[in-house]
Amino acid sequence: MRLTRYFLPVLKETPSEAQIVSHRLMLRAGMIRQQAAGIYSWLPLGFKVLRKIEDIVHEEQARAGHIPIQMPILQPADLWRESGRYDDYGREMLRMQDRHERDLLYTPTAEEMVTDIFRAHVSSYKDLPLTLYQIQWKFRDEVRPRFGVMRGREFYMKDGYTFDLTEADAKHAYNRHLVSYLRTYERMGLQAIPMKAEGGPIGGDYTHEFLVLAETGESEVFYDAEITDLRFGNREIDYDDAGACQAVLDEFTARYARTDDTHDEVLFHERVPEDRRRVARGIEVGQIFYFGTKYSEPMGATVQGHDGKPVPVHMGSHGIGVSRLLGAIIEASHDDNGIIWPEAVTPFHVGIVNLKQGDAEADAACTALHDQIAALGLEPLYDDRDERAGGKFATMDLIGLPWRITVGPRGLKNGVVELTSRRTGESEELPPEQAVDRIAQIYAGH
Ligand code: 5CA
Repeated sequence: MRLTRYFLPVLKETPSEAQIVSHRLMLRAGMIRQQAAGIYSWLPLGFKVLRKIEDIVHEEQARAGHIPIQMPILQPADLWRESGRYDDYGREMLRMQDRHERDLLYTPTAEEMVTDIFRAHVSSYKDLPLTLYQIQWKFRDEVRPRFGVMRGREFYMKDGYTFDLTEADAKHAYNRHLVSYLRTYERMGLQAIPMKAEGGPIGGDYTHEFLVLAETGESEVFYDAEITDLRFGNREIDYDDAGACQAVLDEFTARYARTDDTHDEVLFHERVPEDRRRVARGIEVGQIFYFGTKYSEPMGATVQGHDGKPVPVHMGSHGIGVSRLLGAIIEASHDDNGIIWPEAVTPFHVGIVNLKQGDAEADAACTALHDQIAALGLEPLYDDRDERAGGKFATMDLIGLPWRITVGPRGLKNGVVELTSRRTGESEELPPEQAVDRIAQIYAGH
C-alpha cells in the first residue's frame, strides 16, 4: 500500500478529551473517530487491527472445537422476559420499539437468544457437548463511557456459550475456555492473568476474569507476584482431555489472584508472603462463567438424559473484549513516540520510508522493495509522500509498525538500505534483497 493512496488521518495535536495513552494514540494514529459518547467509527488502520485480533480469536476457537454462528444485534424483548432479565438489566440496556410497537433491544449479551436456538434444535444428550460462539457488536449504555474503546457503549465482543449434560462436563467446557483464552492472549503478546471474580448480571459465582496488568486499568487487583512467571507457551494440549484442561486451570489459578469484587484481605495475608504481595491495576480483557441451569430451566432448554427423562442443560458463557483488546495491547506496548505493535496484530508488516521522493533511483528501489514484500504475502506500507524525512519517521513511529526500511540515495550508492526495529530502535544496513529476506524470516512464524 502506498501512503498517498491510503486513508490515514493522523492528528498533529494531542486530543484533549483523551485521558489515557491508548485512547490518545488511537485518535492520533487515525484509527478511530468518536461519533457519540462511547460510539466509534473504525478507520482503516484501526479496522485492520480489529480484524487481525478477530482472526486470532477465531483461530483459537476453532482449535478448541468451538463453532461460530452469528446472532442478530436487535433482539425481541419477549425472549428476555422469559429469563427475567428484561426487567433486571436496568438502564444499561438500550430498548426500542419497531413500527408495530413490539419491544426490541440492542443486545448487551446473548444468553437468552442462544438458549432459544438450542431448545429449538437440540433434544438429546447425544448432541452434547456443544459450544456455539459469535463475534458481534454489543451495546451497553454505560454510565461513564471512557478511555476510548476500553469502555465503549458500542463494543465488539466474542461471546461463546456452552451446553452440557452434567456439571462435570460443563466444568470441562469452562476449563477448555480458560486454556484457549491463555493461548489467545499470549498470541497477541499479552499476559492476561485469570482472577477469581463475580458473576454480575450474567450470573453464577464460578467465574474468572482475565486481566492485563496496566496502570490505567479500571480494576484494582491483588495477586501473588509468582503468578506473573506463568506462561502457557506453545505446549500441545488435547482440548478433549478433561484432566489435561483441569491441570492447566489448577496451575494458573493455584496462587492468590483476585479483583476488588472478591478480594479477601485476611486470606491474601495468609496465603501470600509479604514480599510477593502485589496490589496493582488491570484491564479486564475477558471473562468466563459457569452458571448451571440459570437460563435453561426458566427457558425450558432440556435434553433427554440417559434414562430418557428431560433434564435442563448446564450452561456457561465466555467472553473476550475484542475491541477493548486494541486499547489493552497499546497500553502494554508503546513509548513516547507512539504505538509498538506486536508482529501478530500489526496493521502493516513493514513501513518503507523514501528519504528522497522523486529521486529516480530511490523511487525505483522503494517500489521494488514494496513489490517483493507483497509477493511474500505480507503487507508493506510505503510512505511515498513528498515530505521531510523527520515527518515520515514520526508518522511511522506513531502508527507503530514493528519494522521499517529506510531508503535514500546515499545508502543506495553503497548498495544498502536500513532496517530498523521499532521496539529496540536498532538499525542495520544491508542490501535490499537481504532486508526482504530478513522480513520473510521475522514473519515466518506468524
Ligand atoms: N455473556 C458474557 C460472556 S460471553 C459477557 O457478556 N461477559 S462480560 O460482561 O464479562 O463481557 C465480556 C468482555 O467484554 C469483558 O471481559 C470485557 O473485556 C468486554 N467488555 C465488557 N463491557 C465492555 C465495554 N463497555 N467496552 C468494551 N469492552 C467491554
